[in-house]
Amino acid sequence: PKRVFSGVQPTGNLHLGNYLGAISRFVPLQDEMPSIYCVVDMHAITVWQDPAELTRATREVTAAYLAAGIDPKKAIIFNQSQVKEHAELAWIFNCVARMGWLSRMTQFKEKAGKNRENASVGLFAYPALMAADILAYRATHVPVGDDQKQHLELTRDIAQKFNNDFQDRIKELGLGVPNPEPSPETPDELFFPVTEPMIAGPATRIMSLRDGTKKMSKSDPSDLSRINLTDDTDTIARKFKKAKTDPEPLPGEIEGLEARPEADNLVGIYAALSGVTKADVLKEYGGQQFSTFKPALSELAVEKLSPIAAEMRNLIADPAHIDAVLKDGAERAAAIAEPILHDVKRIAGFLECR
Ligand code: AQP
Repeated sequence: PKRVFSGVQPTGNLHLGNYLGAISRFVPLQDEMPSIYCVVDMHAITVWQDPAELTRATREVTAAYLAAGIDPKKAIIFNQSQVKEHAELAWIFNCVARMGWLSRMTQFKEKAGKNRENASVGLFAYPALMAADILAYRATHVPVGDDQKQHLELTRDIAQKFNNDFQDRIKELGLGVPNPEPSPETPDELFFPVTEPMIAGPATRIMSLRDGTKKMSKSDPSDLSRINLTDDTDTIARKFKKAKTDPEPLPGEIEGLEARPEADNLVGIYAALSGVTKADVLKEYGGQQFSTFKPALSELAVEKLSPIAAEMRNLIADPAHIDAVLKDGAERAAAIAEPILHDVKRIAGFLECR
């Protein structure tokens, strides 16, 4: 059975990249398959978070999910730390994943920087927790931005190693399902599915407005580098106006965007916000100057984002409602994850005395 899982960290400024690369794509999926959207607070603490700020940001991400159109009656919305199975499965996966695999993760290298000795163990083990988030629900589809591609490959590696290491035991206990893609290297029955990454569309990697070679990110010290979901009309217009570009007009063809990262980025944002392709945007704006294109882009961004920001403000004013959504979601999530973890523990040979 198909199931979607994805998450966003409550680590401050939610931005247009998080919205276009992830949150906005969650909304239509809730009508296609059972969907679980998590606020991944346990991932957030892999780098220091002020506790009160973490609580605030957890509610803010939840508000963004709801304001963007995720319906808590259809999809499950909850925060990770309320469902203990994430931590339990992460430990088992820490023992499945290899040091070498995790050492190759570019996000760890970037976030740990030069002072690796001082990075938290959690930051290193982050991808094993992410695999646990997904596989605690045996999720098959994971919509994310391009920056998560390597972590999703690791999730597949962990699932495959678990299925291989325990293949006899899985069969013996009758807990496997037939392998949909049999091969000589893989067992004929699997416990964990091999997850499908969903990285598609014109906005898989929104870049900084100040540097077209850097990803738009919550932690960029320059607020001008990103459009925050909560920015007001004037701020959005000012940020696009100041956005770095080159002096050439927009090209008429998509090939003309190669080697022009800033232009490519703004065209991609326009395309994603209006639900068309970059080629369509160039059909309309090819040959025009940025002095024409930028105001059109600002107007479109305001049109799409301001209702979300307004709804987020309403929701945040009622924290009790947000907390109730998260509690209900956590109960529904746990009801799926508990029996899966029960089976994982049997497979591993953990003795349960009840
Ligand atoms: N620039 C981006 N373009 C497209 N998608 C993006 N995502 C993040 N940045 C972009 C996607 O948003 C989802 C949630 O991301 P996250 O909360 O796990 O954090 P992150 O990827 O670490 O995001 P940031 O903003 O870059 O945070 P910092 O600055 O802390 O590293 C994911 O699906 C992600 O792909």
